[in-house]
Amino acid sequence: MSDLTIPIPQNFILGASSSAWQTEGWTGKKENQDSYIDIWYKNDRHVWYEGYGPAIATDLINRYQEDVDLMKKIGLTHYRTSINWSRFLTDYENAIVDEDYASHYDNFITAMLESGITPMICLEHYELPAELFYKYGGWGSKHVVELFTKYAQKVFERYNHLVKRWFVFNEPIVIQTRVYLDAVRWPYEQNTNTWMQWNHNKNLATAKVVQLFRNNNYQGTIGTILNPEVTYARSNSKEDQQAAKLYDLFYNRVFLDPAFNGEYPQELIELLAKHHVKWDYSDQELEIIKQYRVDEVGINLYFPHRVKAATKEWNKNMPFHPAYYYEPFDLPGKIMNKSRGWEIYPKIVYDFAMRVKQEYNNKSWFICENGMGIEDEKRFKNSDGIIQDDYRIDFISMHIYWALKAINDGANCGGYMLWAFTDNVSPMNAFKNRYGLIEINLEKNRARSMKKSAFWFEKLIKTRQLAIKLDDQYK
Ligand code: BGP
Repeated sequence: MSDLTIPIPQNFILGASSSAWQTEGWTGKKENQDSYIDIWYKNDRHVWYEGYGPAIATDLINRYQEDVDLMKKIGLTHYRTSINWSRFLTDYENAIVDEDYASHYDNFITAMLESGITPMICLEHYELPAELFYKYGGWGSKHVVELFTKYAQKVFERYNHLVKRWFVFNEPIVIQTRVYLDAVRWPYEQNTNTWMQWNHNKNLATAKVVQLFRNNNYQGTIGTILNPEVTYARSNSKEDQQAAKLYDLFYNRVFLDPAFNGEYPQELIELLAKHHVKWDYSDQELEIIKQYRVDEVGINLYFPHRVKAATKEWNKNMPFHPAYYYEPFDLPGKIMNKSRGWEIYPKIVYDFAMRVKQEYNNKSWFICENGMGIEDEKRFKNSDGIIQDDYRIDFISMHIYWALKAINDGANCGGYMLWAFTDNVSPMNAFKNRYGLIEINLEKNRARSMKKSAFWFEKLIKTRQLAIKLDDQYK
């Protein structure tokens, strides 16, 4: 083990992320303002931990000033959240703004700016309006793409003078993969065609919002936030390598390539056709995707993904699923975050950075989410009641270490945004796994208090020196 102190470049962002639905908890919501998340909760409450849903969340909407004061104390320079599409409008067809809801975001964004914090705002973090899900099948519909663009325009009109860093989606692959590909989430409907249609329509919506942004000459940048799973093959065998390559093609490149290069990989289009996956796309849409590319990509990185070649023949009577080409590989001896069931492997940051450098022309990107959710954190409180989350400090340190090493090797990684600033509601897991620098005490009216990691992050931002104990193999 060696003790190292590594300087953090001045322009490397040290911030934190969150989303509207996981924090805001707005009591003014009207009946027609549910989001997909709300109806998932309503229809399938028993799968939500202790029956806890997103209704109150962290109560940010009433306590934003307290949170902004804490951000300021810690020294955050950037904070990312979303605007909740389902709440921002009262009428989705005509894009009529809900003045009550929007006024809260006017105040929150202004409060951040007054405290010297740069707001980074995302337009969709799973907050598809339920009405559009029921009426049109959500992102399967081109009309919904148009309605999203109308919504985006209203948000830009209202905030473009305040917000200079925008993002279209957060993790656009997630909902349809859980719902339509794996059928493990409400409404549990396996349909690979629908899965691909949602993928494509979200890529199209991204390009259309970029087009809108450019046509109106808004100042600042427009990006998107993806969650590629850094994928490793079990071995160097041809078969395992091919399994990893195809896993990457179906789950990562389906969004990474349009975002960075403006087009789908030809091999993906061919394989979808070979397996009779039907999705509606036109040359004109592909041209829009090519022409209107994002300025930057935020990347959410939590854990590695490991695969091996498929050992069983695919049941030909089943609809096509990319698992035709791979099986999960369970690495013996892997280090785990047992609370979340996710492997810890911080080198994913370096490997992803090198990939962007080599395969995507070293385009601009940054870590938009990374963090550690831990169950029952109360057990780590010291006698002063402060959660001693050294495991989180180690986790963050190691991921930042690999980012800095990648930068040293020429990567274009612009920063590290922790998930999350405060504990918040997770899809299904509710408040089970705590992610925050700031504890939210549910027993004490959601009182906020800094964890040990918050004091550590404050010092990191102040000194811009990463002090780390490193296993010699990593030096
Ligand atoms: C990301 C999402 C976040 C957040 C995070 C942690 O995929 O963008 O919204 O929830 O994962 O995961 P979880 O909350 O499921 O533990």
